[in-house]
Amino acid sequence: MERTAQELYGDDPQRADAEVFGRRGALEGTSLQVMQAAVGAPIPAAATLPPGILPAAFARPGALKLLRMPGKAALLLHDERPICAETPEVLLDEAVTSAHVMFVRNNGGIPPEVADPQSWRFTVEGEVQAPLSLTVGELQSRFPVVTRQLQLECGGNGRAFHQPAARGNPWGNGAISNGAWTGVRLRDVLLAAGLKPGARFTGHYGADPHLSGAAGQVSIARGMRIEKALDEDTLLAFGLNGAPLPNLHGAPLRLVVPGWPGSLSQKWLTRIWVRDVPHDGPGMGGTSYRVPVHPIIPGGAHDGRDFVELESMPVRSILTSHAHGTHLPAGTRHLDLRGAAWAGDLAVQAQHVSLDFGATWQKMALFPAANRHAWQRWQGRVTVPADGYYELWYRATDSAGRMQPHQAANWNPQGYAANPVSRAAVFIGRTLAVSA
Ligand SMILES: Nc1nc2c(c(=O)[nH]1)N[C@H]1C(S)=C(S)[C@@H](COP(=O)(O)O)O[C@H]1N2
Ligand SMILES: [Mo]
Repeated sequence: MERTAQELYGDDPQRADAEVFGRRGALEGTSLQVMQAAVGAPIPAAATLPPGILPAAFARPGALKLLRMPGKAALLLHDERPICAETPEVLLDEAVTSAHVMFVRNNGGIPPEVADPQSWRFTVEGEVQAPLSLTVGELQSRFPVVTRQLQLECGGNGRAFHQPAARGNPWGNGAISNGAWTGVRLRDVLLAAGLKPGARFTGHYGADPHLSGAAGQVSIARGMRIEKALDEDTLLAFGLNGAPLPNLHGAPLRLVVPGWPGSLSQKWLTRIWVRDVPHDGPGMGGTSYRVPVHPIIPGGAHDGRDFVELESMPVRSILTSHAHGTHLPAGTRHLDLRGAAWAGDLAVQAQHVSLDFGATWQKMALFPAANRHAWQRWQGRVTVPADGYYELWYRATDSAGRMQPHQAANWNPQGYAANPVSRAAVFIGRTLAVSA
């Protein structure tokens, strides 16, 4: 070996695959040696390694910058302006996600902290009988206060798995959280305002300043069908995990619209506009949070005119017990795996793991959700036959029988709904020396 693993697979994965797999596409003889040298360890499951596959050891992005912010963990920083940071899967090992590890997605600036959250005011107007202007304090005294574990997932979660690369933050699987949110049901507030027959959609506004600094310019204002607004899990939240909502996550008041793109969960909420037509604020229409009905050519330009809204998010799972790239001591033969899985408005019916590149799958124990729209935890013990390089492939199946696909499907310009089977590299025992 004259080239390092990084050079071999980093520069030109396709050529590397051609070198490794050769013309016949079979992984044997010198090809296997090259591949093992490339990953730096023997590959006990090599017999079922499909030709043409980039080893997970090289398939995931390398070191990103880390978020440095008081009160937050060192999340993977995708952007500093606006601040967008992803949670490594291993930091999501708790059943209820702690505020300090929650991913952050902003489209504009972060408004200053409010001294008196109780007096924060928001309005409900448009297609209602009696427009409302309510403070957080009034919400708390006038409506039942509920606490629910709810998934909050960015619509672009998994974008990095689209090929070719799509526009936007290259999230892996970590733009997801499952906090215990406290608030009142949006449903109760809308019914108190009285919906007119024309009340068919919502539009949401928040207090975050536009990055341009221009007063009155809106960074994001999305909206949803009234049916989702009336779902009893759609909350106006002022508390998180038994504490007041942190400013970074939308205090004093935010929407939590679980299972649908996170962009609907407006932070620093000031106004809900009930409309008789689909909302048309920034982040609506075209290719924004919309996906093709008829698949388009990957990488192609498209105005999204005939796309449909991305609503319920697709099934996805994470592995939270072992980081991608984990090294375990020689002789390790059992791995106790843990993770979470969720499927938008649906439930998850099964979680599987493969240790032999998808040739065989083992069913994991899957626990029920704490409540509807909460994620589900899974766990299971797997056994390996020898030291070496393994890939843990993990895949969930939703309650409609749909599985995470082998490759991200339905490519779209802004890269939504990529939920392929995930792959984490694990090394057991001493790794081979790779010549420089
Ligand atoms: N006011 C406001 N609300 C917002 C956003 C924003 O930029 N401004 N970003 C949205 C997006 S795209 C997501 S994914 C979620 C992320 O919520 P979090 O930062 O609390 O994790 O907030 C949503 N609410
Ligand atoms: Mo998002």
